[in-house]
Amino acid sequence: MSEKYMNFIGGEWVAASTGKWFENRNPADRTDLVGLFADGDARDVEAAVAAAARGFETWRLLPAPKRAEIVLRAGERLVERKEAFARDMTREMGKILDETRGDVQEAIDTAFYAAGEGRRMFGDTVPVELPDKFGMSVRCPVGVFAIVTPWNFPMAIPSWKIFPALVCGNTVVFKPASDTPLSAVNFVRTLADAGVPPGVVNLVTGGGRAVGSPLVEHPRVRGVSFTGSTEVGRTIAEGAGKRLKRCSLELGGKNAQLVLEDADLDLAVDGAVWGAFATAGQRCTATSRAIVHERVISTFTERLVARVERLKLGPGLDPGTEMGPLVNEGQLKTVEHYVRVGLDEGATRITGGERPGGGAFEKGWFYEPTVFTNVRPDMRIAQEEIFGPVLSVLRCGSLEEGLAILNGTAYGLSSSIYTRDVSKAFRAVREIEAGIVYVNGPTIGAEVQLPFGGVKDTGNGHREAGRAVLDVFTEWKSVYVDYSGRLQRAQIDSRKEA
Ligand code: UN1
Repeated sequence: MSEKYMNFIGGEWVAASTGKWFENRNPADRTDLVGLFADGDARDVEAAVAAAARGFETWRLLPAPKRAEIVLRAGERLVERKEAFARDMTREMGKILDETRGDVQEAIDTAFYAAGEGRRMFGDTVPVELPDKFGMSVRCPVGVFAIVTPWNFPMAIPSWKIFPALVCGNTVVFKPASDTPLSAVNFVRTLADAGVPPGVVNLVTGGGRAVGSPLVEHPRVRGVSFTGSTEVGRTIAEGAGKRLKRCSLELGGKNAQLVLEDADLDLAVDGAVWGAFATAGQRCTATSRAIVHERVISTFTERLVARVERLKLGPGLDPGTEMGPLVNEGQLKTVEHYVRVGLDEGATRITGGERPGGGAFEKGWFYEPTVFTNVRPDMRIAQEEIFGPVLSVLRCGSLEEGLAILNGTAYGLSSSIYTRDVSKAFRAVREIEAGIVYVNGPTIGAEVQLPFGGVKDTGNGHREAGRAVLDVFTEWKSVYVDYSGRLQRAQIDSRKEA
């Protein structure tokens, strides 16, 4: 019998109302059942939201430094459990151990950073125009938040949302992706062990329709924080808009690395290989386009292909593996579909483009790292998010043309430029339409102390991480204290005295 993992509602681990369980299997080896997880529905959501609403009444009154201490303790426990959680994560979603260790580390960094905000969360104290009167602004919690997260960063992304949400005084109902519920259970257990009171963090696992929809639409949920596809993000935003709910979205990307003729080409190739094939390309920030100056495109492509063909594909738990499997069959089919689309559109597949045959590969959702050349900017493989190990190489004749191609998609999450020319670098930083820009580094690898998010169809104007995330999880309250003992009329009496 494999282990059964339950929902966490009001401080108790409970089975789903349906009495049903869903399977979580290892994408590197389908015969390996990771566990059975509660297959929740709207009734579990109801119970979890009610618990979160009750939890909010006391949690919001606990001083922020105290709330932050609990988050800090959770971070310390993640340090102790890092290796075990990284192994669980590789087993359930496939990316290699180095990367799952990085994922847990990102959650640790977020815990420590967010905990610091418990003693900051600055507002303004400002001069006011009338005598014997005082003005300031304070951050207040919003209420119950729905946290809906993807499988590609099973602990880092929930941590970006849940840690600051808690420090700010909100309570949460967390619905993780069904491909990575074990990392969610590990995360929530850690918070419970760190002393989060009952009802403050609730976990409901299950399908998007059965759990996600009733959760984000629930009238007592005052805010939604979602990372996932642009399509689902639009639907969530519509629902949230109707109820005037706070709604923060991190959606798709079609990130590009621009390589100018003066770039350090080996560095640019290193960046492209890491940016395109880490996490098997399943990152919002993944490099899916390399836009290369025509003077260096053939050298760049040659060196790139040589590197890609040496990448060691295999189970993420095996030492020496550089790229693991895709997360599930659906994702594999999407990648296969886009490779066919690329070929039909007339792009040249220069390496990869197949499922690797034989042996252990038969048991998992493996796909070769793939590079297309002769890609035109208007092709679908240069426009649409693939979320897999597929890199398109495009040609440009100048910085200006490169920037136009780079900006010519619906998305705007991450971008990078490789050049030794500081003027060109800064011009690119100004002109690139994206929330994140790297100079001489790949499009992946954001750190938690700076804002994370994007423009255009990548989001709806919010940011996670850094100080910026406080704007998602707090409401401003402006406070005026009049100690003059008389009626003072702003804008009127101040003029008379002048
Ligand atoms: C994501 O792909 O959704 O910058 C998050 C990075 C990671 C986070 C990626 N730190 O690539």
